[in-house]
Formats: sequence, structure tokens, C-alpha cells
Amino acid sequence: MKQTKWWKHSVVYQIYPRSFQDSNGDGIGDIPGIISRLDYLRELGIDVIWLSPVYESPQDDNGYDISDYYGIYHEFGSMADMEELIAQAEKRGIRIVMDMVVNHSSDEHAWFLEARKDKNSRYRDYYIWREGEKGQLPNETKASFGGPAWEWDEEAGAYYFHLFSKKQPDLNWENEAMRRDIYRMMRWWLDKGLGGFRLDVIDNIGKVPDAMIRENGPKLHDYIREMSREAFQKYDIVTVGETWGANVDNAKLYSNPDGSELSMIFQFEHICASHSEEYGKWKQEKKDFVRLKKIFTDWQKALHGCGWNSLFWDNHDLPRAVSAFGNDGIYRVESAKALATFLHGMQGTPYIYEGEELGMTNIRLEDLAQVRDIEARNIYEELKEKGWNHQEIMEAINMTGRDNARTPMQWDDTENAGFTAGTPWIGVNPNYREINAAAEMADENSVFHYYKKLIALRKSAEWGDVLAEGTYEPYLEEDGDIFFYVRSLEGKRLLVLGNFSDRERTVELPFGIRKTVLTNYPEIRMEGNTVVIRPYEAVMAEPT
Ligand code: TEU
Ligand code: CA
Repeated sequence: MKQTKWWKHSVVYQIYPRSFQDSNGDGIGDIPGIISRLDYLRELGIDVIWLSPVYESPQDDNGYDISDYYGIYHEFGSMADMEELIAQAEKRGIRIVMDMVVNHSSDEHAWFLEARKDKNSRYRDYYIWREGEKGQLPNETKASFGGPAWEWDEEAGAYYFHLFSKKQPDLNWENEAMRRDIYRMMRWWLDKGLGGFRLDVIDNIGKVPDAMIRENGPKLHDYIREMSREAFQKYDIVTVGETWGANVDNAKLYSNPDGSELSMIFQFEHICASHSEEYGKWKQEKKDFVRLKKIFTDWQKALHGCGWNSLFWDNHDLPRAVSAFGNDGIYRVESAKALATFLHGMQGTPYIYEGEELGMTNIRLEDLAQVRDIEARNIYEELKEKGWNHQEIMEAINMTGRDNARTPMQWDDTENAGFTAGTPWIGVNPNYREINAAAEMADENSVFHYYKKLIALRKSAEWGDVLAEGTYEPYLEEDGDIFFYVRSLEGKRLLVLGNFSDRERTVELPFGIRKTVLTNYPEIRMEGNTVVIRPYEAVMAEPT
């Protein structure tokens, strides 16, 4: 294959440590548990693990609230376990990407404890304070997890700023000493042999609280370039920024091929397309596939040759892909494969969220006691105040709440899906008896085997370069059921075609099929250039 950055041929697998594999029966997934499943991941064929946070943390937001960047949270294991994970993964050709949360820390971080205690501490300015009067908020900024973004702190006698929970005070990126401390910490981790970082809500670090600017502040890209220079560029790593406020223009800055910022970003246009004005993700419109395809097309075209895309349907904050975009009932298997085909045929680095490769689904919760996620627990109260009834709120949480992604990985059909010998911290999805890794590994028509083939394709001598470098040309753009595009590189072409609906469709293609590469039905029904595409059927093929 052509010489290029290694991560342009990689497939990343995200692990949410709390929910992946418990090794000691306390019901909480841990690092030794992950190590015990590395052979499964090697079998799947992925190259990189993105590990959600395992640092020292009071776990107010499951580790996205870090109290010591240099420590490992005891329930997840020890620093020795972490080093062992890096080494054991490396033996299997897998790199570890750690999740870096530097927009905010925990309120239990030593910096914050010092800052709140002593106005003259060198750490005071590591956070964002506004003095004034209790009860008089500096401004109306809201926190993402509900309530105001300003919290009165008795000990400090001032308000501090938090874009997420009040146990996640925002770091002040204006402070140079703070930035230096962060870069030093990043290098310390990279020196352990990491494959890189996923950077949590990185587009918030340029915030201007007084002007109520959250994303895309004026100094954002200066900070990212500095971070890249001071930490990333010293290593051969992959970096991916989480950026809810990204657009195709600033994406070219973030993922500039000159390496001055990051390797790529996660953008969320396809995720937010169905969100409502008033209630965001909690009230959604029906998915509009014409619009969805257009979003993907825009990103494919805009970044070709001048940036790099990340490709994903779900993660630990999102509902399960097959439930949100496919059909998790009778066409679960077909639609999981069709969604994967659509995504893995594109240019960019594909991300698989744990269980996605099994076609794991959303879970149905009946009452608040079953809900674990802080975001959902807070929104429950907020929606209640706005007049929603219990049923309506649970409906919304079941549709889009983050716990959907956080139910334990379904390994086999034994008690608790093989996740734990104890009581799991969050309920197992009862469908684990049918949907689990052991069953799917034994069935060559499973979602698991389909993902394995898609991953192998990206590394194959025949298709690897077309997938990594090829142009992208969409067809039938106005069709609300059918997705259809062609990737081309130096005369080699790959056709990607499928049906996003549960209707059978007959479609006329501009060319025929010379050779099928991958299908999710036993055979293709085609005569001349006319193809009959069944519900959620998907095809990769070489066109005539
Ligand atoms: O998420 C960023 C973020 O904006 C979330 O609040 C997001 O809007 C929501 O989860 C969508 O459902 C990142 C992490 O991925 C998330 O897990 C953390 O809770 C959050 O940052 C705070 O660190
Ligand atoms: Ca455990």
C-alpha cells in the first residue's frame, strides 16, 4: 500500500472501561478485564483502542472528571495494569489512545482545592472565577448537564465556571502556566508509548465566558497549535478532537495535513441533524436520509486532499447505531451491516464503539432508579419542570440517553452476559442471550464477521488505497432510501450501494457490476444495470 500516515489505514475501537469486562467481580469493568479481551480485538482486526478515561476520578461523570492526571482510578486498576495493557496491546499490533479531558478537571483535583482555598495561590487562575454577590450570576450561560454554568463557592467567595457538571470546573486556558502543566502531563503519558489522544470537548478550550462564547473562541486554534507543537509533534501518534462546534471550514484547520494541529476531529453534524430547536436531542424529528447523505457527502468532498475525516455512528454518549439509524427489530442484522457498509466505504478513519460490531441495541428502562447517567438524571428533573410526564421523559431517555451505550458488553449467554461474576453497575440488556460475541463468532453470517471483513478490506492490497485515498462520487442523491457512491483511485473503482429502508426498491444504475466485494444478502439480484435492493441490503462491488 501507499506510504502515508499509519492512521489513514487504521480502524479504531472504542472501549468504555466501566462496561467492557470486569475481572474481579465488583461489577465494574477494569483494565485487567480489557487485557483479557485483547485477543478478541485482534481477531476483529482493529489497530487502535480509544480508551475512555481511566484516570483518578471521583466518577461524577464516569471519569470525565479527572482529579489526578498521573494516576489510575483504583476500581479500574493500577498504573502497572495500564502499562501492562499498553505492552500487551503492542504485542498484538494494537496501539492505545487515551482520552484526554483538559477542558475541565474534577473539583477534587489538587489544583482546584488550592485555588478555592487561597486567592493568592498560583493555581487560583488555573480556573475561571468571578467575584461578586451570591445569587447574582455573572451571566446566563447554561451548563451542558443542566442548570447555570456558574456555581457559587463558599470557600472561595466567588463563582466558578463549569460547562458540564458542577464537579467539572473549567480550566482557564488563558493561563500559560496551566497550559505548560498540561503539555508536560501529555508528554509524560506519550513517553509511556501511547498511540495518541482523543481530546474531550477540545473546541471549548478557547471559550470566552464573559462573551458567552463556548466553542470556536478567537484563540482556540492558537492553543491547539501550541499543544501540537509542545506535545504531539514530538511523537508519531494519532490525535482526534471532539468538536461539537466544527464545520467543514474549521475542520480543515484542525486536520491540516501539515500536522500543525490534530490528525482529525469528530464532528457531529450527522448526529445533530434530527435534533429539535427547543429540546435538542431529547425531542427529535424523523431521520431524513437525503439530508443525512448530503452531510456525509459535504464532509467527504470538503476534506479530500486537505484534511481527514473520522467516521462514526455512535460512541459512549450516543444511542446505539442500529437503534438510532437502522432497524433494531426484524432487520437488526441487515441494518447493522448496511450502516457499517455506508460508513466503512468512505474516506477517513472508522471508529467502532464496543458492541457495535455485534449490532448491540438500545435498552428499555422503565424508571429513574435504573438510570445511571448524570446527564439523563438531570434532564429528567428539567423536563419534569417543563411539564413532561414520566412516560414521555423515559421515552426520550430510551431513545437517546447515554446509558444505551453503557450497558455491559455482551460476551456470551451466561449470567450477566459474561461481563461480571458479580452485580453489574448498570443493568445488562436482556437481549444478550441472542446478541453476544460468542454466538456471533460462531456464525459466519453475523454482524461480527461482517465487520471483520470490512476492516480487512481497508488493509487489503486490492482495496486499501482506494478506501484511504480515493475520490468520492455520490449518485441518487435525492433518493430517501438508497445510498450509492463510488470511490475511485487511478482507474480502480469501488461501488458502495445500499438501502436504508425496510422497503424493497428497484433501482437503475449507471453501470453494472463486474465483481462483488462484499454483500449482506446471499446474492445480488441484478439484471443488466437494474438492481433489486431488499430491505437494508448493502453491497460493495467493482463496477463495469
Ligand atoms: O462530551 C461532550 C458533550 O458535549 C456531551 O455533553 C454531549 O453533548 C452529550 O453527551 C451528548 O449526549 C464529552 C464526553 O464525551 C462526555 O462523555 C462527557 O460527559 C463530557 O465531554 C464532559 O467531559
Ligand atoms: Ca472490576
